[in-house]
Amino acid sequence: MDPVRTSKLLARVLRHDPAAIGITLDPAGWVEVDILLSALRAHGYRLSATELQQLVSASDKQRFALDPLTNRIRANQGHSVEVDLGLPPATPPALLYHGTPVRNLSSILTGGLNRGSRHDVHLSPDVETARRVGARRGRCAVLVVRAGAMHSDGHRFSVSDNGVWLTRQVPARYLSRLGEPEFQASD
Ligand code: HQG
Repeated sequence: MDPVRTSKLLARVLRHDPAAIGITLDPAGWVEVDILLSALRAHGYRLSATELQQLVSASDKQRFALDPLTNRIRANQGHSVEVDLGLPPATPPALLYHGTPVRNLSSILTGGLNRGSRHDVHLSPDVETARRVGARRGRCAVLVVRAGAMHSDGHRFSVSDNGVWLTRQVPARYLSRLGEPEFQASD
């Protein structure tokens, strides 16, 4: 089992395209592990329940959750299919962060952060995490989100089980670019 390939496959079927292997998710995004594993097998992908458990617990970003009581699995966040994760509203810290490729900056600083095909905009609790997210697609910039002010102004936030902050959109007035290191003149 290749853990990266398997994780990508699981992310695809549990977030975006369950029909690709003929499964359906319940309204909260769960599917029975046995159903998932046999659907994968039917599509030529052998994965044991133990391998699945190991992959879920070793996942660097804790992308998936297993419910041992009901023997079900779901993705913790990142869906584009319609699900209600049932996350309660949460009070964010004063500042959150969002990493994005530099090429998106001017559009975001004008039009705000949009959720695109996902349910929510994803925000990180620290700069390092945001930088990693943005760097997936090339040279990255980090935006500072005045989340506390947004919350006071009535914007709803929640936090996924793996620590990703979620909100529907971020208007541009709450955003600024994290300062670049200052140029040191060497005269
Ligand atoms: C950008 C990964 C132009 C936004 C990560 C981002 C995350 C705009 C891209 C999770 C824009 C959407 C999500 C605007 C937003 N103009 N560009 N107005 N508004 N964008 O992948 O946050 O590995 O849907 O900045 O770690 O990059 O999959 O969102 O660059 O947690 O588990 O549009 O995916 O997790 O891209 O990443 P995405 P994201 P996993």
